[in-house]
Amino acid sequence: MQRVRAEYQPKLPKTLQHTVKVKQGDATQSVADQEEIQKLFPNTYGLPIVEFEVDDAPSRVEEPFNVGIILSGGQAPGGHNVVSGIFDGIKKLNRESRLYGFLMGPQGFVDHQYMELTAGIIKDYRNTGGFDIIGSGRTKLETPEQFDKGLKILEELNIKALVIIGGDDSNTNAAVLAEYYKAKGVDVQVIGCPKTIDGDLKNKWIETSFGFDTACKVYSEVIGNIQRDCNSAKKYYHFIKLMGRSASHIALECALQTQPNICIISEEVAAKRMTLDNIVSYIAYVVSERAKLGWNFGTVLIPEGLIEFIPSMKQLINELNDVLTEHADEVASLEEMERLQKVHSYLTPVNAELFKSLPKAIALQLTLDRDSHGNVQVSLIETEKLISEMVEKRLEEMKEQGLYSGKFATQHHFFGYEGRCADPSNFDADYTYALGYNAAMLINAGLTGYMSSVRNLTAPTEEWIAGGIPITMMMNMERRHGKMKPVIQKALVELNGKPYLKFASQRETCALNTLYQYPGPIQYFGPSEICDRPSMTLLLEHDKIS
Ligand code: FBP
Repeated sequence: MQRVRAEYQPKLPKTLQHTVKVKQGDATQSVADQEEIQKLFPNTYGLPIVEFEVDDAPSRVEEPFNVGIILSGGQAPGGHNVVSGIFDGIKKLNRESRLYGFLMGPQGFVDHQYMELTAGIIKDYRNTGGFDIIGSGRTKLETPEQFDKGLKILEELNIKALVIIGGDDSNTNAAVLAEYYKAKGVDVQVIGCPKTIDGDLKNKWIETSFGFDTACKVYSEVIGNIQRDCNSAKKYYHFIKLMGRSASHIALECALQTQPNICIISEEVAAKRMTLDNIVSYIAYVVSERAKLGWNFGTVLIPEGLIEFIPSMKQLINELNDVLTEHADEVASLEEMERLQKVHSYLTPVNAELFKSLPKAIALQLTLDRDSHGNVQVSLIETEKLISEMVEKRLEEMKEQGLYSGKFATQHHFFGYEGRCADPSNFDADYTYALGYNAAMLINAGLTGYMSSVRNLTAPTEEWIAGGIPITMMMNMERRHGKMKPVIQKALVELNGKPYLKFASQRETCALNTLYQYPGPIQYFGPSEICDRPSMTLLLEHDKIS
């Protein structure tokens, strides 16, 4: 499989199969806070959207040029194809051009750790998952000292452009870096590429981030397998937490693909100001209704970021952060039970009550795990266990009241790392190769502060539209660590969007029936309608299915 897959030739949009020239659109504006963003990006604000069109000129450029790349943040399927796309693109323009990869993310750029990526190296990574070709890291590129240190190595290697392959934060930093070099009069271009399995870096011009499609397909395969098991043994409720940091796009896409009995959408929880108790009651209701039908089994999908979207939990976590900072030494020296009692005694009555209602293990977790800023690390909280334990407790109460007479046995799962480095689906393999190849063309066009953009993704690959979007156009001002900062607007699940509405329209039926779907493994070879099919989120958003 590895050998055959290595030979797959990703499909390119028709335009990129030719020599291209730039078609400029109108000047742009940021999505919000125009005045502030313009002030912060005087040299790169307002640039036009560009689209490539076929040119008759020869493709070769006279002068070879060197490009540097950074893989930033969490792995996402297709990263290696972005790299091979850039490589093929710059070599097409001039065979003597060179590609350098900075090692282990942005830190490699700052510390001058790099390697040249040659044809021989790239060959082994084509169409594979992972970021292991050069490694990735989460160092934030944000200070002038880092930019200047990085500039030294760019100058040393005669690098004309840097491509940062990352999520919303890394691309925000790409824009800041582009502005910094421009303001300094330095001739280095910076181009971003939209990466993240979370699917939250998207807007009108960036239809999806790469990796989302593959990761969701891998999770959906496994969820489908679990559902088959669940429906065979008919004895467990499976609580499945899905990665995605804060947005629920992954959980929603997996729910659309597999039709579980329950899927919680964090954005809905926040919008309806639901409490943890509301969520528990809803699940307990579905479990008890299914029990009446003789079904003591089911599947429940839970997005990773749920806790932070429950307003009351958010309030509790905020107060815990303060209490634990103020009484750090006192609390740290106490035994488990004493610690819980002490922390409880410092909380305001509403938060104290919620804290007391949590299962002991979760309450303890909330008092223990803190990040470098002293905040509770919500991503480490086993939400799937928290919720299932609370549902169990509720069902016991219901039993005592004669409202429930079923059995409730649980299994827990967390899917995230299983999908982040999977071999990219054909969609992601093509999309990422096109994003990389297109980035090489943006560099050749002399642009900086742009994100590589390939659109019209629900059409056949030949018809995809290639071009670039000024990163400042996607920005607004947000409070980060107590300060207002320019950042790319994160895309959360829209409750009036078609994917959510489709899910909401069928959830009652899915809850009270057993309508599981089993998508099976990603297909790399075979009929195009199976192998090249994009995510349901994308198809619904573009009215390709209803
Ligand atoms: P990015 O936003 O960097 O693409 O990361 C995505 C992600 O997979 C999240 O879904 C998850 O919460 C996080 O990375 C986990 O990262 P780490 O393994 O570094 O803790």
